[in-house]
Amino acid sequence: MKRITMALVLALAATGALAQLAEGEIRKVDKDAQKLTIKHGEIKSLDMPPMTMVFRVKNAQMLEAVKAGDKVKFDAQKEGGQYVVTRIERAK
Ligand SMILES: [Cu+2]
Repeated sequence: MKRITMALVLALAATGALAQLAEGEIRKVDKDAQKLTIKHGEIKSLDMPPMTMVFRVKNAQMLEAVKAGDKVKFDAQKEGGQYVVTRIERAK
């Protein structure tokens, strides 16, 4: 039983289902440019240290879901030389 559970956990981790979200704080929401400025902690999936930077967003609704000052958890990918937020939620 324990081995099966472990195998399942590893399988989920491999598909990214358990990928850790990065933590951050929204500094600016730019609806015209469809960009978010986020002060973020380490992003392991991108091998990026903590910093404040600008991200594009995967879809425009993300710009409605957050506002400056919000603490968030998010995931990002590098697409065509730009960093794109692929998932974002307010931290509880
Ligand atoms: Cu960064």
